[in-house]
Amino acid sequence: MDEIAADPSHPRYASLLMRHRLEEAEKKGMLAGSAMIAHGRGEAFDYLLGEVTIPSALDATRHALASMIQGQRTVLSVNGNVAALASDEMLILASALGCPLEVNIFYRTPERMKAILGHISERKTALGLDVEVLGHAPNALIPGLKGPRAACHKEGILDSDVILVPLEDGDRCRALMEMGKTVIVIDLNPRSRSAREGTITIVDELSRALKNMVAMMDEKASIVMDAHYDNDATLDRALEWMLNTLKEE
Ligand code: PTJ
Repeated sequence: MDEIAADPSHPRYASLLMRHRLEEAEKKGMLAGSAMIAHGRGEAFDYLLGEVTIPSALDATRHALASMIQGQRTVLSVNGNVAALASDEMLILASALGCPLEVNIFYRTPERMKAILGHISERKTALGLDVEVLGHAPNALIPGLKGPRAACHKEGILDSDVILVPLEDGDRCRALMEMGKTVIVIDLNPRSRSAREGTITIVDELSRALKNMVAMMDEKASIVMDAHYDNDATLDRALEWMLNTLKEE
């Protein structure tokens, strides 16, 4: 699946691998027209992080994971970019948490839904995991969102109490917050609307953040919520890190 020309010792291997995954997903018809633009914006912010998980992101990741473990109806939301970049990690995390994945996309077409669900199903079989995957038969609407992007499953996103929404648009994030959910955002841009409006924001690259969560699940008992968690402070710490990177250049 992941055959690329670059050697794993290449300093930009992780970044090249993500680009390759997007190219493959594009060929399968999984991506929105603006998917590459969204990824490019993410890459620019990741450059400022130094392409590493910074301490404030690791703290937010731990707190977010504790919230997902404690959730009564935790759901992981998957869009085109997320399916392209990290289907395996999302499936492994869902399996470890015992919660469903729901494919929920902004630029919704039947063709894209079919391509994304097909890809996830292939990866689920390859990994041999028993994970409930929703999105195929929406029977509810997210209040406050117009058009096909509002479609969701009642037993999934609609009735969830804790929801992971990586690389999400600001409108959906706000609509989910207004429903009273704990909304966990993964976004490299600490100034995006989703980053600022979510309950817990992990300013990290998607696949790195998910790998950290999966690794933390090995010590699940020690993952507890941070009673003093402050999302604005988390975002400020990420911005400070980026400004320091720029000053040092
Ligand atoms: O598949 P769809 O139709 O749901 O569309 C998906 C995209 C991502 C195209 C859509 O949601 C969109 O346009 O998103 P935005 O508004 O561009 O926001 C995406 C955010 O994710 C931006 O703030 C990027 O900085 C950030 N981002 C991009 N790639 C990554 C990322 N954050 C973490 N990891 C990444 N790999």
